[in-house]
Formats: sequence, C-alpha cells, structure tokens
Amino acid sequence: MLKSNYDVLIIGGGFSGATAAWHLANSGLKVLLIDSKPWNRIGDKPCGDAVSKTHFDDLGMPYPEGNQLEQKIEGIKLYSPDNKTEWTVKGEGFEINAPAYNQRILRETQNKGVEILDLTTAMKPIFEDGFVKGAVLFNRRDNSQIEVNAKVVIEATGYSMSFRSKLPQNLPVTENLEDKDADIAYREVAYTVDDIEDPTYLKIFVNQETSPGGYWWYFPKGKNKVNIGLGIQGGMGYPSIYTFYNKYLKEYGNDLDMKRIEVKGGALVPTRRPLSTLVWNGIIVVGDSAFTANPVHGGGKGSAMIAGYCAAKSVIKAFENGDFSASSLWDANLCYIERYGAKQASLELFRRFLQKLSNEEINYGMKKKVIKEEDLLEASEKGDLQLSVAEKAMRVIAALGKPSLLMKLKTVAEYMKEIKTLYRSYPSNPEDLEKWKSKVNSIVSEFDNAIS
Ligand code: FDA
Ligand code: PGT
Repeated sequence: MLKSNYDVLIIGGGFSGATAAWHLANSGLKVLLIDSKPWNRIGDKPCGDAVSKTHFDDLGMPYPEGNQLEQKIEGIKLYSPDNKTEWTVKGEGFEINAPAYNQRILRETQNKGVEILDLTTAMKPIFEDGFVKGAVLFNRRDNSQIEVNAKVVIEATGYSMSFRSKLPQNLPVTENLEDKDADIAYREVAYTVDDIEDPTYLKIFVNQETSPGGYWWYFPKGKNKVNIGLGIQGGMGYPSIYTFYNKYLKEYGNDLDMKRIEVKGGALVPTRRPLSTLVWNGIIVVGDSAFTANPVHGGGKGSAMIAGYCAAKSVIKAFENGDFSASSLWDANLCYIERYGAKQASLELFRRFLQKLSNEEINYGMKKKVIKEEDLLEASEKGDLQLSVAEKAMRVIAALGKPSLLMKLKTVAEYMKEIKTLYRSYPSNPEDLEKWKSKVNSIVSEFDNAIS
C-alpha cells in the first residue's frame, strides 16, 4: 500500500470542506483534500441553492459570479397554509449554481498549493492512542489504496457522516442523528413555461398537510428556471417524499415545463443543534456531518462555510502550538458556537414547537401577526424570540377563546433564551463537556414536556 504524510487531510470537498481548504491555503501547511466524486460533480448535491450574502461578507469569501450566480435575491416571501397571508422578509442573497461555485473555490485552493484528489474515498480511519491519525483511502482513478497519515483530519462528509461513523463509538464526535431531528427533502430544477413574475424573491409555503414538519419552496434561478421542492419531518411514518411531491406539485409549480427538468434528487437535512463538540483528538467535524444546518429553514451552506472557517483557524493555531489534542483544537467549538451554534440550539426548540402547530394555528398566528415578520427574522437571524413579543402575543391569542398551542409561545421564548444562555457558557475545555451536555439534554427534554 502507498503511504504518504500530510499536515491536514480534508475528507469531502463540499461547501464545508472546500471552505476549510480555502482558509488553510495560505497557511504553509501541507493539505490534501479528497472527494469520492469526480471533479465536475463536486458540489452537486440536492439543494435549494439559496445562500445569504452575509456569509460571504462575514468570512471574506468571494461572491458567486458569472455562471456561479443564477439569481440575485432580495428577500423571502413566506405564505400561510391557507395562502391568505404573505409575509415579506427582506435580505440579500444569492441563488447559486452550487457545483460551479464550489469547484471555483476548490480551484482557487488548488492554485495556492492544496492537493486535491477526486474519485477518492476515505474507507477507514487510522486511530491510534486515542487520536485520529489519518485514513486509508481508495482512489478509483487508478484503483490504488493509500494510507494517509495526518496531524489533523477535517471530516466534511455531509449527511452521510461516512468517516466519523467508523470511529470508536465512545468518542463524542460520533453522535448519531435521530430520524425526527432531520427533514427529508427533495427538489427538481426545471424551466418554467412563462417568465417568473418576480425572480428576486424566494417563496416559502408553510403547510402541514402538503409538507408536514417542513415546507414547500419555489426558488427562482433566473427569469424562467426554478428550484422547486419540499421538506418533511423524518421519523414520523409519513408516506414517501415522492408521494408528497407528485401529489402537490401542481399546487406549487403549475408553471413548470415538465419536459425540461434539469436535475432531480433528495437528501436529508439535519434540523438540530450542532454536535456537542466538533472536535476530538486529531479530528474536526464540519458541515452537515456536524449538524450545522439551520433548524428552522434547513439552509446549511452558509453555516457549513462558518464551520469550515472555524476549523481552519483552529488548525492553524494547533500547528503553532504543535498540539493536536481535543483541548488544543477546542477553539473551533468556541468560534462556531459564537457565530452560529448557539442560535441553532435556540432555533431547534423553535422548530420543535413549529412542527407541532396545526395549519389552523399557523394561519391564525400569521394573520393576526402573533409573531411579526421582523420578529421571525430576528428569531431566525439571532435565535432570539423576545419575551415582550411573546407577552403581546398572549393577549392576541387570548382573544381566540379556544385552547391553542400558540398559548405556549411565552414558554417557548423562555426556553430559547435559557438554552442560548447555556451555550454562552460552553465549556472552555473537553473535561467539562459531559456535564454541560447533560444540562443541554435536560433543557431539551423539559422543553418537550412543556409543549407536549
Ligand atoms: P456536502 O454533502 O455538500 O459535501 C460532502 C462531500 O463529501 C460530498 O462531496 C461527498 O462526495 C464527500 N464524501 C462523503 N463521504 C466521503 C468519503 N468517505 N470520502 C471522500 N469523500 C466523501 N442549504 C442552503 O444553504 N440553502 C438551500 O437552499 C438548501 N436547500 C436544501 C435542499 C435540499 C433538498 C437539501 C437536501 C439540503 C438543502 N440545503 C440547503 C442544505 C445544504 O445542501 C447542506 O447543508 C450543505 O450542502 C452541506 O455541505 P457539506 O459540505 O457539509 O456537505
Ligand atoms: C419548521 C421546520 C422546518 C424544517 C426545515 C425543512 C427543510 C427543508 C429543506 C431545505 C431547504 C433550504 C432552504 C434554505 C433557505 C435559505 C433561507 C435563508 O437564506 O435564510 C436567511 C439567512 O439565514 P441564515 O441563518 O443563513 O443567516 C442568518 C444571517 O444572515 C447570518 O447570521 C434568513 O431568512 C430567514 O430566515 C427567513 C425565514 C424563513 C423561515 C422558514 C419557515 C419557517 C416556518 C415559519 C412558520 C411561522 C408561523 C408562526 C406562527 C406563530
């Protein structure tokens, strides 16, 4: 078997892995990135392809341009189940050609010295003395096996979690995804018969009948092309995602030219708080594999980029210290939790609440502005649902005169605040992780009881 040594091995070249590589490219470290897919398909995964502009600004990443950018976005329109209420949430973003942008980032990193092997899969970890020390790879270009030793492995394998799942199961980074903590999502990209009225707005349709525990989306990719799909909550025993897609497509995509479908496909979206730790000895987990997607809207590309960025920063520091233990890599946790993870924890609770609401409650809540557009935006941007908002909401809901889960909104806001506060006191070293984690778990189960 061939053997080689690298400072860093990145497994997976999607948004999280590519971003980690991009931020490591000028560090002088010897970096290898591998992906099972051929070059021209890296970044090609089922996705709605919408990413907020703020992520590129915050991380100093280049904007998508040319064929990487399909549509500039000015905001999101959110529709109630009965279609009677439309909320507009403004915010700049991009509807991207994900493979084109992803491959551009990889090319830039390659030009700066990162080695990239496509058609190459990490088959099993090298794990010694409690440390991840590399991986055994299989290269399908020449059918060779390579043993790669690395000081740090960045696990960016997406929702397959295909590398970390082969580590000893007592490591904290091997935590599993519960079926109910994910949405099953499916989308097609198709041309439309007529021009789309306003392609600068993404449309989201919330409806517990046509997409239970998720939503339908209609994301324009130019004047006459659209990414259309839906998510439904996993683990609920619902019919298959295709059943929902075929049954309700006419309702949301009556303008599609069914003869001109470009791509179709589905995948899982994690909708929970991030892994309790992204790092352990010699390893950092990023992106979907670390459950970094937004629990309420399922968008995970921006936060995959944040995780990749945080991983790169902590790797550089670990090399300065010559220490690749969990405590030395711990900064990746602090960086990610501050930038996105704490908000995810709070939004996971909000998601658990939203998924229990009936269409009638959502119609009522949106019509009466129990929560307003700006409150939803604040919740979604910061993970904060103001208590004053919830209190005002109570007075509106009281007028409803019948029992409603919406009455629990104040409790929801309180728990969201509590869990975010707990995330602000994230342990400063691995020794305190288990104690902190059990506090998080008890808030989540208390919350479930409170809204059941
Ligand atoms: P990603 O899955 O992109 O990359 C993982 C890579 O690892 C792959 O290229 C794979 O080949 C490789 N790999 C896996 N195992 C390997 C191994 N053992 N060896 C080598 N390579 C390996 N997000 C968003 O921001 N906006 C949106 O509109 C949507 N919409 C959306 C719709 C649908 C239908 C889904 C399913 C998901 C979304 N998302 C989304 C979520 C988003 O797609 C997702 O969060 C990110 O693409 C995750 O990026 P990662 O880099 O983590 O994984
Ligand atoms: C309810 C559970 C749903 C589960 C999810 C299921 C999903 C399926 C699949 C995936 C499709 C992905 C679509 C991605 C859309 C991207 C949206 C987006 O970019 O949102 C921006 C940016 O957010 P950010 O977190 O990336 O960045 C934040 C900031 O810029 C940097 O910190 C923000 O816009 C919004 O969040 C708009 C809100 C969308 C809300 C989604 C629907 C939820 C349902 C609400 C019902 C309300 C009823 C209330 C009644 C009381």
